[in-house]
Amino acid sequence: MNCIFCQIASGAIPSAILHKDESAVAFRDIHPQAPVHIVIIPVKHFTNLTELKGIDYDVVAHIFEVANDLARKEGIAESGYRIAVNSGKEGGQVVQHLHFHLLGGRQLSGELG
Ligand code: DGP
Repeated sequence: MNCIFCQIASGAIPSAILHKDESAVAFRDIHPQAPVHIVIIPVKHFTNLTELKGIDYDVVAHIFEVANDLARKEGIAESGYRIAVNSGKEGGQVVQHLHFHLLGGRQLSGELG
């Protein structure tokens, strides 16, 4: 298993875990782009959005639920936040395990690329 996010999910690589359940794990981004920058991943390995099909989309709904709960816990639910996915090379994806960025705690740019 050489996927860094699979290793974080299994606990083999330590990280600041904020949430863990059977299908999703959330941890603080190692290179934060905002005061709150959390990475939320499915435990199951998908390379990116293009690998999802059928029932896999249930985990996406769950990840949005986890993100909203974390936004409340981090105190950014009222001020606002962004959930972003980089998928594939031109999408700017660096780590090849599907993940969702939860960003907030400052005024984010209106630009998306
Ligand atoms: P992306 O460009 O969407 O693939 O972003 C990958 C993010 O993952 C990037 O913001 C940095 C973060 N990251 C990469 N390696 C690690 C790690 O080992 N630990 C943690 N906590 N975050 C990591």
